[in-house]
Amino acid sequence: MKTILLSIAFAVVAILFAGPDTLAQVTVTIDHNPAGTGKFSFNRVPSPLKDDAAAQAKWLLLVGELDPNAAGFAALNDGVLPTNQDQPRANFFSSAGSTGARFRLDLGKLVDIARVNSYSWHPNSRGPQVYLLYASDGADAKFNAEPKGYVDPTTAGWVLLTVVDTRQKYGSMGGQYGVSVAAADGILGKYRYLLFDTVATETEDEWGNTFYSEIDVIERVP
Ligand SMILES: [Ca+2]
Repeated sequence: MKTILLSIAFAVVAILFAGPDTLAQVTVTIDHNPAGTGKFSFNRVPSPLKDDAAAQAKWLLLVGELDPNAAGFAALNDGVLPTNQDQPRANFFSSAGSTGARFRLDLGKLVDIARVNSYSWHPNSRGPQVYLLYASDGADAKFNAEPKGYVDPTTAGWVLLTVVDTRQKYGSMGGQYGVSVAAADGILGKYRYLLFDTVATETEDEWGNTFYSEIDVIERVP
């Protein structure tokens, strides 16, 4: 847990020092419905879409392993949502006891990205979302399309867009979460690749890996 917190703290500091010239001013909107329904309706975060810019995109696992009881990557962009709060076969999650995973999304071309939205649902500690979100256009001379192991993506042609952490200080962690990563000026950037470094919400037992139900990439409307 200590290592996880340290890496998050490092990432936050890295963002603070990135400066406005290198990165859009990123905003993270978090919504939490303690009960939730199969419609994934939130007050501020839009509901998941089926035909977003990630619908045909390709996933690649770089670090960690997928849980055999999960639906795998398909769950993240099939536009299909779980109908109840504890539905392993309708979600993506890392294997039991692991501390998270790193995976890449290839949009197949450069996309003017306005938002990245992520959704999750579970009755307890697998509900909240904790992840680092990186992006790349693939153009940097040092670009590594598959940063594995302990490679820091920011040394390999990726930018750290933000750190998402929807855990609450008090009360139950369970419920349905919607997250929208956007930019103050309306565009996160023009990117082909996104990299998700997910972190287990807790490591006190083996069940800390989030049940991710969908990830949407929203292209900017000109
Ligand atoms: Ca899905």
